[in-house]
Amino acid sequence: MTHLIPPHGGELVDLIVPDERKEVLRDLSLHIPSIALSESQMCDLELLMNGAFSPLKGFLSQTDYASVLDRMRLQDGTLWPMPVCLDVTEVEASRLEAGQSVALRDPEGFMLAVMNVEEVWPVDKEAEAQAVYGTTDMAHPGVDYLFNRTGSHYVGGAVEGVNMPLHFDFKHLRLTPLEVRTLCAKLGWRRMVGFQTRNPLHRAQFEMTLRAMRETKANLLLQPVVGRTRPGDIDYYTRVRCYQAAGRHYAPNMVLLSLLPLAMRMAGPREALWHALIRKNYGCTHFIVGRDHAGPGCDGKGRPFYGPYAAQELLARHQDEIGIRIVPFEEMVYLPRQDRYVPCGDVDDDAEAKRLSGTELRSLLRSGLEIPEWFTFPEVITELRSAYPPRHRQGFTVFFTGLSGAGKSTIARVLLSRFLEMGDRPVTLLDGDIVRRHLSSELGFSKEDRDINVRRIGFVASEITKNRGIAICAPIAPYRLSRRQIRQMIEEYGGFIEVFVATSLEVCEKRDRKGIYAKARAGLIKGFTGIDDPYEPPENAEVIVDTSDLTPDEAAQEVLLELQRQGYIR
Ligand code: PPS
Repeated sequence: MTHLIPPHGGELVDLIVPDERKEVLRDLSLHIPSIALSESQMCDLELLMNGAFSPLKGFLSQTDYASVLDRMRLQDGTLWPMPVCLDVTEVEASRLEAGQSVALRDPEGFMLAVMNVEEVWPVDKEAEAQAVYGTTDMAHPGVDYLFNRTGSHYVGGAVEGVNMPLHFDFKHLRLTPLEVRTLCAKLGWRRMVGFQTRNPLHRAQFEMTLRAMRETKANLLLQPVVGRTRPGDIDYYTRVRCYQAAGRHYAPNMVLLSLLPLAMRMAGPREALWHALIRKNYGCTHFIVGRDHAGPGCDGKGRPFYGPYAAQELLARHQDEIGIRIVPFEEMVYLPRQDRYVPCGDVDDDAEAKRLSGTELRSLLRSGLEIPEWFTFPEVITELRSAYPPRHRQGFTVFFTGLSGAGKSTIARVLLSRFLEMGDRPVTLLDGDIVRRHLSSELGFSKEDRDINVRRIGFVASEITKNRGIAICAPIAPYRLSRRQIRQMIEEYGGFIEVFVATSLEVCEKRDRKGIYAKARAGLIKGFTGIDDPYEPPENAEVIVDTSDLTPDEAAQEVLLELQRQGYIR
């Protein structure tokens, strides 16, 4: 392996300790505090333990952290642009002190490592956001994560690895830096160009990687991120199937596909430099940096956080020091008349060039629209389509809300029959009464209990929607906030159609089929919605019906028309 590029800092770190030491640590772990790691922290720990973060041997100390923020270097001068810190809550921090050991565990309690705590300090999130991201704007996903998900304190210290985090998916594609280096040597690859991606591989990226290989006379390490990426990205299971499908377009033995469990920070230039160092540890001699590498999107005013080529400029300044060569690329665009992709700088007439951003692709997928053939490979379209079917094959939830006796359950039953008649998707009716009997029998009607009840309905409906069924929910759901939370949860997987049954209190009370309003007026039932408990009407319901002047069939018809307008039924 002598001809391969040396790892950053000269030596590939391996934090997994010998078996005898593991035994000692397992015994020790019975007597020391534990920290249950988040998904992102597990990513950081895995890459620390397997040497992808060489030369780091643990989570940064406070002086290294300050130095990284200030000058992108560890205190010994080694280039390192990204803080890799273990964050904890204030309560956890108060239980830890320097000199102590702490067991790092996965969410199931499986011990991964022991950390020797060197320091615990409160995080100055403003300062970190400014230094790493150049902004404190919450529209930046890295800033949002720092302020809203990261604990208030950091713990620094060396790590002794006991077990790698468990992965059950795509095991054969999860290679450590040592495994990649060993394979590379075995294959006789002398040069390897790394390609980092959080998107499926389309024709533009394919062309870019081919050009990079030609320019550098190197093989390709196709290394997609399967840890935390940008919110809204295509899930990695789908992406990996796409890489496998698109990978068949390369000549044999040209490419190595290896998944990187990295928690991305979306920090643009700093992040690009970090990606290059990581790839150097995997043995890459070259690294592709395209337009807007690790870009976080736009700020609150619609302006990009970083210049499109800022990452390339930063890397160009440091590449001699790092030793890995960067392969910069402009945006690749499609020329229909020549049926090929070229860098946008090579195009005479920009009006002729076609491009489709990742955001535009995701919006086409979510709305079930056609993906243009020039954009990607047919196999990739098939994979994406099976993960993102057109709307008429996606799941959805019809969520009725309104006062007791407004007519929610009756309209819901009419709709249930219509969907069963159509017969193209499984349907579940989660009526208020049914839910209260089967899911929420212990709950009453306090605000807290109603919120729990409505959240449970939302959870079940989101599972049904995710699995492409139809959920019809018909609780009172009097609070706007809990309805909004459910909407967010369900819209991740399919449609959410809120139907406000706006029948007035007067009419509901006059009907009083269950005699329940009379009881509420008589004070026999306390906290009854509309009488002595609030109902917050929806502000943005997709459908509003009032059963004082509509029959249940007519009201159901309005819902069906809206579903048809949105494409969920045909
Ligand atoms: S909530 O607020 O969404 O959790 O309510 P929900 O689960 O839909 O339950 C509403 C049915 O329970 C009966 N009921 C009450 N409703 C409102 N307030 C109080 N205090 C109350 N106590 C009992 C009521 O008959 C509702 O039935 P529907 O089917 O809506 O007429």
